[in-house]
Amino acid sequence: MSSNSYTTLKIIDSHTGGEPTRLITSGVPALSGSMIERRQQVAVHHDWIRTSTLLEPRGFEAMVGAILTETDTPDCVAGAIFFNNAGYLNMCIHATIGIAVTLKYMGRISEGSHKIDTPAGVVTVHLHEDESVSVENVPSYRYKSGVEVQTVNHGAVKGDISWGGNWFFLIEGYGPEVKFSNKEALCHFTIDVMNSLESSGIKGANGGLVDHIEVFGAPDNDEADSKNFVMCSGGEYDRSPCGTGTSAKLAALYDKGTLKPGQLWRQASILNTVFTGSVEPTGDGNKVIPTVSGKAWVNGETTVIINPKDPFKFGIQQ
Ligand code: PYC
Repeated sequence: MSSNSYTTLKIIDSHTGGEPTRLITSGVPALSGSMIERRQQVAVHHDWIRTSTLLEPRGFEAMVGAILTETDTPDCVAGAIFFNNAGYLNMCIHATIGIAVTLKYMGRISEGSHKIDTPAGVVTVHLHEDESVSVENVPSYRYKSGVEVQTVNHGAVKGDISWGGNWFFLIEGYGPEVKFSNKEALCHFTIDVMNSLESSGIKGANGGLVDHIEVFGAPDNDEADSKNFVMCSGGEYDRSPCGTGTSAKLAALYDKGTLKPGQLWRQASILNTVFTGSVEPTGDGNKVIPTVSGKAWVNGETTVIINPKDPFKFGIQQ
C-alpha cells in the first residue's frame, strides 16, 4: 500500500456513453460486512479515497467513482461501492457497465453472466460478444405520479417520483428544451427543482432523498424514443442516459401502462448516446426488474500517489 512513505491507489478509468467511471482496484484498507456496512466504513473512515480520486486536481465534478471490493454474498464476482463528488450512491448502472468491461480488461471475467454486489442489492451483468453490457437492476417502481412542487425560480413543476436504484423526479413538459446548447439552463432548472423538493419535504419511500432530477424531451432522430437530461446528487449532469434514471423511467412507463413487459425502450442522453431497456414484472405490486444495456470503453490506467507533503493530496476541498 505504501512505498517511500507514499500511499498509492491503483485505478482504471472507463466511460459509458460519455459518463466517466474511475474504478479503484487496489490500495483500499480492509472492509467487512454487507455492502451497506462496507460503504459506511469507507464514508466514515476512508472518505479520502473518494476525495483524492474524484476531486480536482486529479478528477472533476462529473466523475463517478467505484471501489471494487470483496463480498460475502455467494456467487458474486465482486462488490462495488459507488460515489461521486458529493457523497455516496446506492447504485449506478453506467458505472456497473464500466466495471463489467474493466473486469474483462483485467482478465477477471469473460463473456457471460456475472453477479455484482452493491449497496442497493445484487445486480446481474451480462457481458455480450460485442462488449455491450446488460445490467439486470434491482426492483424498481413508480412511487407517486403527478407530484407538484413549487420551485423558487421556475414556478410549479409536476413530476413522478420513481425508484430505479436511486430516487428520481421524472419531469416532462416543464423546463428548458432538452438539448445540449441548453445545458446551463437545464442545470439551473433541475437544481432548483432538487432544492425545492428537499425544502418542501417531498421525499421518496421511507423518507428517501429525491436527489436525481430527470427531464425528458423529444429525441433528435429515430434511434431513440426519448432524450433526457439527468441532474445527479453532486450537482453535475450525467453525460450518459443514466441507467438508474432509465430504470426509474421504465418503471413509470410500465405503471402507466405504456410499456409492456419485454418491450424495448431506447433512452438517449443529452449527448445522444443511447441505453436500451425493458422490464419484467416482479409480481409484487407495480415493481419491475429493469434490464438496461449500453457500452463502455476502458480509457486509462494509473497509480494515484498520495504524498503526505502535498497540500491537495486528498483533493481540493473548499
Ligand atoms: O447510470 O445509474 C447511473 C448513474 C447514476 C448516477 C450517475 N449515473
